[in-house]
Amino acid sequence: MGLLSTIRKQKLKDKEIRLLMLGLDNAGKTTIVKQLLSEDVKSVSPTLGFNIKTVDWRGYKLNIWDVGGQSSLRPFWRNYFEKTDAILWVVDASSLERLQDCKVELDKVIQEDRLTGAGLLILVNKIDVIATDESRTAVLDLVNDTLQIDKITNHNCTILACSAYTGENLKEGLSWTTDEVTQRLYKFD
Ligand code: G3D
Ligand code: MG
Repeated sequence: MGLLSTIRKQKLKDKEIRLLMLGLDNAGKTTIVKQLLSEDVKSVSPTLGFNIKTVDWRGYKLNIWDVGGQSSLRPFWRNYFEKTDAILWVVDASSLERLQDCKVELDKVIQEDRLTGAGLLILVNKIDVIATDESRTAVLDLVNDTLQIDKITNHNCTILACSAYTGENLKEGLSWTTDEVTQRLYKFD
């Protein structure tokens, strides 16, 4: 067993998973973490550096690194890549005019060597502002197309519409992520 594999095994034994939450500023990253911790979601302020919060999930400790997404802070994202098990990429469903920017930033992140193999959960947040099922489908299609999710081959990837306000689909997201990480790490047996 190689060194990397040994480290991974130890992490699983400790039941700790490191999640890196990224995306453009204002997408709702910090609010998602607050909802996961059952904190008041209506009191957030812009993240100037980063926050680390631990969410207990089905016996695992999910250490979520919530990093500020303002353009001036994006060059610092790379400082957080090491040892990441999965990326939570948050998209703002109420700000679709920024999708192209979002794609540019996502591309940089998924090409990073240090993130190779990390799972990738795309959370299309603020879906509560989209009223009908038809419009929600249209938003998801647009995100899929603009971010070219079908072309991402170096990460296991899935996309979910969610709301940090209502909590919709956040648990499904944690389930997918935890399953993805644990199944992948156990493959190194
Ligand atoms: P960030 O951490 O990605 O930068 P924040 O984003 O969590 O700071 O949230 C940015 C703004 O989006 C906040 O509004 C927050 O209340 C709002 N927001 C976050 N999640 C949701 C959501 O699921 N639905 C809706 N409708 N709004 C959301 P303010 O007004 O404080 O700027
Ligand atoms: Mg924030």
